[in-house]
Order: sequence, then C-alpha cells, then structure tokens
Amino acid sequence: MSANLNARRNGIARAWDLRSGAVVVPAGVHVPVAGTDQYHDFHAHPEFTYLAGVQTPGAVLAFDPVDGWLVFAPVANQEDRVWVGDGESLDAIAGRSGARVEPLQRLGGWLEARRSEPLVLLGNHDLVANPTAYGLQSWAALELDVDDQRSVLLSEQVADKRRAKDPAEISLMRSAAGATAPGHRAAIRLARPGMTERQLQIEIEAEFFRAGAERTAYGSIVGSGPNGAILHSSPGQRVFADGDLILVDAGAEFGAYASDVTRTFPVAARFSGIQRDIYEIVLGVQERAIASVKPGVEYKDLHMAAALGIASGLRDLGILRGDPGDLVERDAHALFFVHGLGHMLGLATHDAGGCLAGRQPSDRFGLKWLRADLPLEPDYVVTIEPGIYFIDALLTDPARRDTFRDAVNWGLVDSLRGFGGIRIEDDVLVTEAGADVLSGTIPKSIDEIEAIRREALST
Ligand SMILES: [Mn+2]
Repeated sequence: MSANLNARRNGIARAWDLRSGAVVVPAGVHVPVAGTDQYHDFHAHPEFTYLAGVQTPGAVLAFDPVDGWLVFAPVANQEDRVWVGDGESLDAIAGRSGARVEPLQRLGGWLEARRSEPLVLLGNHDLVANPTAYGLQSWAALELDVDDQRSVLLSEQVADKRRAKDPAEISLMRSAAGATAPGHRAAIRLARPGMTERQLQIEIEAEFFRAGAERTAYGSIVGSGPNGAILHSSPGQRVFADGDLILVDAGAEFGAYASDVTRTFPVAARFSGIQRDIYEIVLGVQERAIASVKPGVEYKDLHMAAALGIASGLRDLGILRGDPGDLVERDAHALFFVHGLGHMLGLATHDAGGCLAGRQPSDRFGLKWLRADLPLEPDYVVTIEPGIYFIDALLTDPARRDTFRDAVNWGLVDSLRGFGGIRIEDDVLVTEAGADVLSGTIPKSIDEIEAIRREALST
C-alpha cells in the first residue's frame, strides 16, 4: 500500500509542478458536540486521506518541492494515554503512509521557515480558524500568505487525479460494496408488516458491520409508504403496512471508501399493479443506463436518456401527456425524477470531481441536482440511480401545476399521492469494456425480490 501511495503522491507533485512555495493538507480535528464534553464522529478530510493514506485526527500533510512530502502527526500526551490510549505511533503511521513522519510539535517551525513563500492550503481549512488544535500558538503570528487562487487550482488537480481509482482504491470499494450487499439482502428478507423503519435500519446496519463495514458511508435512508418520496428520509417510527413500498438507500464504508446502494421492494409478497408498472420503468431505465456506461460517454447524456425513458414510461401509463422528447425539453419528467442520474463515488459519497472544471451546474429544474457532468473514463466509479417519486412538495405547488397543466394527468397523479417513490441504485466501475457493477449481487429484478418476499412471509 505505501509504495502505491508514494506513486500517488509523486503523480500529484508532477501535476502541481511547483517551483516555489509549500502545500499543507490538514486532516481536520475532533469537532466538539456543543454544550457537552463529547465529540462528533471524526472524518478526516478526503484530500488528506487520499494523499497521506491514513486518517489521523489533528495531523497535517506537508509538501514542498525541495523536501518532498512529510506528515506531522500528534503524539499522545499523558492525559490522552490515560483516557483514549496511546494512539498509532509515528512509526506505524510512517509504515502505512510511506511518507516521512514528524511529531506535530515541529509543524510551527516548518511553517515559520516558509514565511516568505506562497502557501497553498488544501484539506480541512480549520488549521487557520483553529490553529491551537494543531499545537500552533496563533495563525496570524506565523505571518503566512495563503494563496487562495493557487489553493483552488491545486485542489482541482487533486480532484482530477481522484476520479480514476487506482487498484488499491478499487479493492477497497469492492470491499465496501461487499459489506453493503448482506445488509440489503437482509432488508428484503426481514421486513414485515408492523415493523418500523428504525427496526429495519438496525438490521441493515448490523449486517454491514458484521460484514466488515467500519461505519455507514452516510445516514441510512429507510422510507416506507409516503416517506419513500422524501429523497433523504431518515428512518423513524413509521410502521410498515401491507401495501407499502420500502425504499432503502444505505451503504457501508470500508477503508474510508463509500458504497451507495438503493433498493425498493414491497412489504407484501408481490408488487401491486401500479407499483410493478412504475418499478419496471425505473429498472429498465437503470439497466439501459448501466449498459451504456463506457469510456468516452458523457454522464449528462446518460442522465438525459434516463429522463427520456422515464418520460416515455410515464406517458405510456397515462401520467404524462405528449411527446416524451418535448416533455423532457420542458422538464415535465422532473416533477417525478427530480434528482440527477447519480454521482462520482469514492472517499466521499458524492465524491470530488463530479463536474469537469469550467462546466457550471445548470439552474434548469431538470438539471440543477445533477451532480456529475463529465466524460466517463476507465476506473471511474459512479452511481446509477434513477427514480420516480410522487413528491407532495412539488405536486401540490400551484405554480408547477399551472406550468404543467396540459403535460400531466393531474387527476391520476392526485390519486397516486402517498405512493412514495422507487429508486434503484448501483455502484458502477467504468472499465475499458463497459461497466462492472460492484453492487451487482444485490437482488433487483421483480422475480428475485418477489421470491425473497414470498419465502419471508411464508415462514
Ligand atoms: Mn447515491
């Protein structure tokens, strides 16, 4: 791993091509929970994790073109050792990272020696706001000149490199998806009428952790019945009823890498007629998008093809009216498919580098939540996650009802309010040949899901 990390850092240094100045990449520090003596769960800044290969709270990765790379890491004091233990030794950090490691106390001197040079600040900018947490007396006293423009440029260069995952990263992402699979299978198997969203969340996450997850990659979403139409619905005390759909969007994190998977299934042994019709539209759109993944394809074109598929499916069901191409042109499909087709995945769930530099997110209703706009290349990992939802906040908006008065069969739509939503999401590695679906072992065909539900409800 450390040889691989040295190659990664050398590649970044070549891309930066710095002739002068220095770069610091703080990991971030423990953030206190206000009003208590506890701390929020620590997440190292992804730029630090990517370049240092460790996730040490309070550490700073530093670089200058003469001395190369160096990690400054905190050394446990007596109080730390009493309450939380010794922590990882500097030698152990050096072993995992492959970089030279110095105690954090030397950071101030290292910075002072670079007082007259332009400084690039990447990673967590809390170093400036909270220098004492890194053992520095004061930021102002160091009289350093942070070059904001250069910092943005170098951060974009790191994001460029982060798009294509190297073999070590792909292996971690396979492990994350591998730990996610049993959680989703358990959800489809264990859901019962009378159970709450929260109870199902507990079963899902227990499977993630048993399968090796270090934590969940994001707050698990379990939306039953109408809650399925809330895109990020937090699992609560709602009780599953026989005719509900359950939407589960949950993923394990492994080695700091995320997985992000969604499945939707009925509480009953079978999808109802309209549930099946809409599920078939979403699944068809998702499978066609995955089949279209290959190097050179523009992600936005995949999104637009999915929008067209959803518009024509909803037109066939009599929910939308008119030519599907015109409906997409007017963003009528976005009343039901309001988010983007997916996003980059990696050290963050919505990973860095989703939009190519210079491409601005559109403010069009049908595109403003599209988080990826770039041509696909080998070793990118993206999610493919179309959905159809009946979202009260959009469907009861008088202005939208007026704009789309002729494009939508409002009588039919109003009869479907409370349906919830259907989303199907997989994690897709782009290969030379096309797509390698990292989460592909998780059931999603109607036959597979109904077979599991039938079996579950008969025992
Ligand atoms: Mn996602």
